[in-house]
Amino acid sequence: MCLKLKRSQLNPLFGPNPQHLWESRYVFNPAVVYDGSVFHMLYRAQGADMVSRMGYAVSLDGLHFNRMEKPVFSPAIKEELYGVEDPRITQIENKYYMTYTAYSPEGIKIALASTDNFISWKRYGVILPDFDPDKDAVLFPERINGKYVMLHRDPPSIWITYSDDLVHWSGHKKVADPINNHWENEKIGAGGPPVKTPDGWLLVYHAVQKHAPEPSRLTYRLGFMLLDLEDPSKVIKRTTEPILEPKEEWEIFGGVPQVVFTDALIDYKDQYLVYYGAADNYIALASCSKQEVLNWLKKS
Ligand code: BMA
Repeated sequence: MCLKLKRSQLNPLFGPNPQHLWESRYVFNPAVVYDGSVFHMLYRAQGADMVSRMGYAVSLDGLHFNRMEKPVFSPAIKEELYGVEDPRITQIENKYYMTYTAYSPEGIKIALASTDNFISWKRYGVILPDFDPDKDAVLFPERINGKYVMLHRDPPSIWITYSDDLVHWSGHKKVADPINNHWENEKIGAGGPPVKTPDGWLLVYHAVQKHAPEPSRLTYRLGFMLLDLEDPSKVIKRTTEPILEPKEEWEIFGGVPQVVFTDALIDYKDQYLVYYGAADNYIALASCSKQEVLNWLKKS
């Protein structure tokens, strides 16, 4: 048996809100943190103008979310002119850091902001200026060997980079490439911030298949990798089959069809929760038990 995520019966958790111009068309790719009592969700939203902004929603059970009326993070600097996309949130030393894609005529680049309350933000601007296009940046929740560590996607692969201050990064090294199989032949990218387990850093990632003979058709699926605790540039294990792939109608049809895309892996009780965007149109949840991940790790 291969490892598969189970969808929540409440899926999709929510969709666009026609009452709000800024999120009237698409909501997707949420970042989520659980602070021990409240789930905080930042999600990407597009409305009438198709500019990506971020909405904020909270929940006590991780299933029913209350959203705010106005976006909490909108383009504000020239590097964000076309939108702020695909947030990932990591708590480091009592602060929440958000990595996101800043999209503008200057390129598609990784930017950083921090917050204590998800409403007021401090911007650090573009932090990997030399990489364009770059996406899918996730910060590890603690320093490793004294350094902050981040994964990002210099196409088509996942790369790692290191920093003393979260703003200046160096020591770029490739972590994992696409694989020429049926589901990850085109490109791969890190999903939510890695979760520490006794066996290694558990990373959820997305993998993109380019179809032949229709190369413009892409399918996005999810997989897991386990990275070495001391040297997370080393992949210890990687799923050979997808753990989630588009199957439901609202994952197959939408703003961009055939997409499941995640920005959040949450360690919650005896489960791992994976929040994801479906067809760039909806927000959904899938999960697996920690025991299932352990069984997968033990399997040779
Ligand atoms: C990627 C990102 C994601 C999106 C995905 C599928 O490049 O832009 O935001 O979900 O494409 O359209």
